[in-house]
Amino acid sequence: MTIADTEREMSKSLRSIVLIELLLPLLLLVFGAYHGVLQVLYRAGVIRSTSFAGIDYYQGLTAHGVINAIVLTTLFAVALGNVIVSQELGTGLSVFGAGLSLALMVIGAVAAAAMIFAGKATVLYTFYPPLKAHPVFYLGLAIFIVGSWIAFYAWVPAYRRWRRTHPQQKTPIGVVGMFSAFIIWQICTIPVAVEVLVLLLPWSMGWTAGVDVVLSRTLFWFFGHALVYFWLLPTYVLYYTMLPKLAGGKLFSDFAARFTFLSFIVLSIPIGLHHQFADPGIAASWKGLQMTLTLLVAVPSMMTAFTLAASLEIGARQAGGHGLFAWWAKLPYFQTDRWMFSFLFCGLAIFLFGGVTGLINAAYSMNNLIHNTAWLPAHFHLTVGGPVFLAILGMSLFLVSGLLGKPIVFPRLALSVPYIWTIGTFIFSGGLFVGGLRGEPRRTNLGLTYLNPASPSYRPDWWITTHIGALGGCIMGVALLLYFVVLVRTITAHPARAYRGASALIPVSTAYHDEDVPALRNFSPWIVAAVLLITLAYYPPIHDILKNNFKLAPGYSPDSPAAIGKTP
Ligand code: HAS
Repeated sequence: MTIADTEREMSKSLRSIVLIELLLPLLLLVFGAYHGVLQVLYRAGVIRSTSFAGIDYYQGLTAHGVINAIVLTTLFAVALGNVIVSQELGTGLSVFGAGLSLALMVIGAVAAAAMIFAGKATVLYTFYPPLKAHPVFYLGLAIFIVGSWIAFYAWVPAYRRWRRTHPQQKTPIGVVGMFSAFIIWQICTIPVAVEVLVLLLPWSMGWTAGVDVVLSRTLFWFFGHALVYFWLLPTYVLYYTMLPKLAGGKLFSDFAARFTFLSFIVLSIPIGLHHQFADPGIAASWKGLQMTLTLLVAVPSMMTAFTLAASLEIGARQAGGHGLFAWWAKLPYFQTDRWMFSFLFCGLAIFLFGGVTGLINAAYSMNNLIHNTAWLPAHFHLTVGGPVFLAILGMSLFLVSGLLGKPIVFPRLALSVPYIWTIGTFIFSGGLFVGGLRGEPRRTNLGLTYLNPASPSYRPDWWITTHIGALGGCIMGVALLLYFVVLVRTITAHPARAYRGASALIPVSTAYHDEDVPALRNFSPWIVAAVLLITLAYYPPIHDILKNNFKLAPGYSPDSPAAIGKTP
């Protein structure tokens, strides 16, 4: 390690904080993943019951969504941000800020998880009213989000210090990516905080008689689709900084990386209505506007596809690759010393299909065909469950190994995990896509009814697709099992002498084309543009909803068609 590297290393306390941020959600993931496998078994009719091992179907589905999609992703984003900001700016982070953020996130996550496992928050990860949860669940989520804000606030002074001492230098790409993710997060969590604190919490405490469902759903999706880019951007940070280096090449264009991150600040929030195309109470014109913006938000991802393919090509040609397509064969797919490459590359390959199906969802007319069907979980297991999840798994292993100074045990096994996951995901999603087109609903315990020959609703034509889904889901479960074997064996291994010099420093690629575009040097114009576009896209529909003054709904639980406290 060089002196410069030592300066970029994190302090001992920060290293411990990051370790907890990585390992705690991985521990919870054991439950989250277990309930994922149970889902496919319920859906295929292998389990024909309302519950399994004492946990109800919808309770398990809520645990699966909240742990995997909210707790794991957010804690990982905070951990990666702590690592990247301290490494790239080298100015040291406030340990107090990072520690406070971690404490709040842990308290919030434990409170929300406790309510889910106690059966008092069976509201799925979207916590849509009129499904009603215990107030502690909503409070837990609010505390968790405030904790993630504080992590970001602790990075800002470090950035300001760095800016003062490096006035001419471009902000490192990793920092641009992490700041963009957290600027999006800061803006989009405001509407969901209003939903939770003003609508859901008072309702759940019994202070209000009912809840405005249309307003709540709109505030949720104001946050909900930006959330997916908050999941995606840390993965893009690894794609733009680490992947070209692992491929033995360079980042093709510095401009493309910066433009991608900054344009997400503008485009990722004013598009949530594409989740509400089927909802009443919102004019088609506003849905049409947000559909157009949704198609626009795919542009930075398409740029990413071309930039990364070009970056991989540089690496492959360095390794002797040639021809128009033959160079693909020269990438380090199966090199154990570059096992992290396979986690990132498999994610990219999966995302091709996740992205294209997102464009289908975004088309107002085609959305009618797939909305609320099994197609949707197929789409999101190729996005958040593909590139994002693989980047989280791979990078957590990379960082835990580096922070503990212990080499990866069973590197070949580690290398196999993303490939097995990819095979499982494609089979799983293939079954769900076709099932969705045949009308299979999402979020439904099919085994009790549609997959039960004794039920009048029996649909034998759904047998094959649900069983393909179950096969894929079980393969994904096997991949995770192998991952945990590698992780646990690595953590429990004796520290190796040879690895003493190891660190959690992330390899960062240099740029092949290092363009300097002044408009990409400052976050402010992008934030201003975002606020203007959000106002244009959201003020009119929210104004309409408030004016319509919809009838308030009482609370429900997913296992009964009658409101809570009423007999069906
Ligand atoms: Fe989505 C629903 C539209 C991206 C996650 N999405 C969801 C839900 C989730 C989710 C969780 O418009 C369900 C929410 C719920 O519970 O109800 N989505 C899009 C669009 C995009 C998109 C247009 N989604 C994502 C990402 C997610 C995510 C990213 C998580 C991280 N989505 C929708 C819509 C709905 C929706 C509707 C609502 C539907 C409904 O009715 O409810 C775009 O951002 C996608 C752009 C991406 C691309 C792909 C670029 C490709 C790349 C790979 C290059 C590969 C290389 C390697 C170089 C255009 C970067 C090559 C390798 C080889 C082997 C050849």
